[in-house]
Amino acid sequence: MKSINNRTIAAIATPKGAGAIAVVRISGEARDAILGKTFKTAKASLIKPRRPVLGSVIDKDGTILDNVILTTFDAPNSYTGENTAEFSCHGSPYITGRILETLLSAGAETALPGEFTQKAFLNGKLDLVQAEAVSALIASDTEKARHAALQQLSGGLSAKYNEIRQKLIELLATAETQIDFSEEELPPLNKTAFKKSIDIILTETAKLTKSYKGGRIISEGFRIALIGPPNAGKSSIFNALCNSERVIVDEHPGTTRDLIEETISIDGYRITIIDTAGIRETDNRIESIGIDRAKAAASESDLILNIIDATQTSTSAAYYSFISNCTTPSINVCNKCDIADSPATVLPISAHTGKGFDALKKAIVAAIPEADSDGEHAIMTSARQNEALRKTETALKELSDKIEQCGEEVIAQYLREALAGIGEITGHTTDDDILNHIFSNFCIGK
Ligand SMILES: Nc1nc2c(ncn2[C@@H]2O[C@H](COP(=O)(O)OP(=O)(O)OP(=O)(O)O)[C@@H](O)[C@H]2O)c(=O)[nH]1
Ligand SMILES: [Mg+2]
Repeated sequence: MKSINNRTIAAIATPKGAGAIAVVRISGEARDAILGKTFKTAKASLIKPRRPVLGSVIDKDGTILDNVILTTFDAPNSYTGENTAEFSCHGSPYITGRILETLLSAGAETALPGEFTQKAFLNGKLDLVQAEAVSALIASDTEKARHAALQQLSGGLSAKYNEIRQKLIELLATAETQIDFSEEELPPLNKTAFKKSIDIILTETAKLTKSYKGGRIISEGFRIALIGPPNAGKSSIFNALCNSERVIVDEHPGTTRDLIEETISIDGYRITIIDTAGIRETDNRIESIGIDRAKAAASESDLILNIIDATQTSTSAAYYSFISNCTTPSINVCNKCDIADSPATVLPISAHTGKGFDALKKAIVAAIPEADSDGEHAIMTSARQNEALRKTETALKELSDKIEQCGEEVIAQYLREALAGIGEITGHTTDDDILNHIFSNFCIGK
């Protein structure tokens, strides 16, 4: 296969389906040759970079496929850093398909998922952190996710990583100089000062890993399991939270068996709520499987709504023993407060009247870890980046602890490990496999 930068690629950049306008784009060295065969306008001199021009796409037999607006961008001032062109055509999947076909027969190759962005990365238009932000921005479905992705795209997070990387390179250079020169030529390494510098870097990495607590929730969502004894109204609360009759509600206890998930947004946070089977002693095999799943959901979630029933004076021993041993943070909620009083220590709500739901939503938001607690907007939202930064942190922590016993060569080795972690994040030392994996998760045409 040709190297990615030698390929002139084409793809439909807009989603499948009919729309007012669709965009087909190409990028690469062969752009002008391909345009020469496929695009006709009143005067060829009208085609100038960044100037939309009206014309027609013609197939190899000279048949006009559509009237389009063509916008060209010349290297290096384009998204990919190469010569690119975008056809804004009429949004019919048939038309976009024919235009793509024509571009391919004129010499373009089909773009792989994320290949436009991969070219942008290889041409130095974006670093890997920014490239991942493009994907996060496309996937963003809440205000928080959009904001974090845009911050990441504008380079704030990359700047933090690069600062850390730069400091590590300086320390490594100092340690390596010591290795290269003898004791007579150079005074010994000042280990106290060296350790201090490492500890400063560690406070920086700690800020970032701390931001991931909230960042993970922005990217993956905050998971809340609705847990309670049978008939407490879990499914009714679930429906009220997602504003639809999504799950079955019935007066018969033991209605819900499977876990049912729905994603909702509260105050710009993406929240996944999970309806579960009521927890009790049972001889019913299927109900019992449901209860095991409910218990697993409770321990794997970020938060539990512990839902009790205002009309019941006591809780079953099975439920009480489970909930009192569960370590997931919880909000205690008493449902059906429209027909019975609730104990003073729990939040009274009614799935039927909506009473208490504003307070419930406030309590949920208050339980979500804050993402930009340092106020600097450098929020890490990617599991991949978090994992790689942990490698840097582990190496630096070990070095900081053991520095007194370490010779310069061992110190340099630890620093190289730390650098490998951060380089994996920024793309300086990222394996091709990891790169391909990252870009393969993009959509085609981006
Ligand atoms: N009065 C009143 N009844 C409610 C309220 N919430 C639920 N119910 C009733 O309580 C019964 C059980 O409701 P569900 O939502 O199915 O309860 P559940 O906890 O999901 O029950 P299981 O799935 O069987 O564990 C139904 O008859 C509901 O109409 C409420 O706020 N007020
Ligand atoms: Mg239910």
